[in-house]
Amino acid sequence: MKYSVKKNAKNVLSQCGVDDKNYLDSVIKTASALLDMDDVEIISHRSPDGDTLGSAAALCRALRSLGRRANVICADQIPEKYQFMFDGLNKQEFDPKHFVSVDIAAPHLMGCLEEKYADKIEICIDHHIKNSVNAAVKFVDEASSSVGELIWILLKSMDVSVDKGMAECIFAAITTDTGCFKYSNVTLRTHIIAMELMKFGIDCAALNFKLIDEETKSKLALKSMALSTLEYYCQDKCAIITITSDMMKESGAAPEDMDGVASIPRSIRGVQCGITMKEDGNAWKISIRSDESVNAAELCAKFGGGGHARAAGCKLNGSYDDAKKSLVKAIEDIIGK
Ligand SMILES: [Mn+2]
Repeated sequence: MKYSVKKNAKNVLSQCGVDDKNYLDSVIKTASALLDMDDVEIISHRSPDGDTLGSAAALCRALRSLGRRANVICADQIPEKYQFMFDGLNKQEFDPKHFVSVDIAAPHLMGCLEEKYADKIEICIDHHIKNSVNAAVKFVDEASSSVGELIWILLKSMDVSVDKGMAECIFAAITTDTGCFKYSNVTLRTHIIAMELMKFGIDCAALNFKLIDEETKSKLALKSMALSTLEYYCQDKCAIITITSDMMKESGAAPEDMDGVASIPRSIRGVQCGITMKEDGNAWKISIRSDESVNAAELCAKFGGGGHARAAGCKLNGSYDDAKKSLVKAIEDIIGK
């Protein structure tokens, strides 16, 4: 182990208020493994969000700043609002030798890259409660708001000279996964790291507007169609909205226009469990947002899915009515009819 990695890791963790020997060991191990790598492919999850892309882009910039070759790869196209993360980060030509996954809870979340990469991941950096990625080095911290926080800790431990571009990417990762610092996953550490990032002169207001507030016309059209499907169950404690493939077509919405839509039903006063049902071929993709009375991750696990306690997802096959019936039944079992 490199002495400086240990020293740097201790410093950044103490600054972040983390006092845990096992955590320190985990950071040292991961940072050292990253420093030992060259020709690295960093893998983001399918239907990429700001956390997986911001974390991957920041790590890629960091490795390149250390003279390593690195690329970010993703099964799906990068939405327009995240493209700034890749400014000046053109694809490098090399034969990849090492593979790192970021924000990927399970191999199938690599999408079409799963077959090629699932057995090759050496370092897995994540913050999901159940992580089933097979990797020699796993740095999984479910208490972290985002992988972005973990990337900050790793970069400081690796003695990377963080620049404005990296800081923007990490801030983007954190603000996306915390809904602009307002979800219950925000901790003191989240704000300490955000404070450090602001020292690089990043424009937080502009980033937050672009990543959180700004909506396309097609997204607004989609939201209006989705709202017209709103239904209540469990004495109005559960609300469901539905998005069909026809609505996606009619509104002209892109997949990323779904961002944030899943939080609409839960935002209604009195609703403890908000559900979004999205048609996906012959199945229904379910997103659940909940308050403390419903553990969304456990609920989704009953249907083969997973996620976080307040935000999780799963997929149900079969008809719309059957899918809705089994969901409502499962929720009634928790919060009552
Ligand atoms: Mn994440």
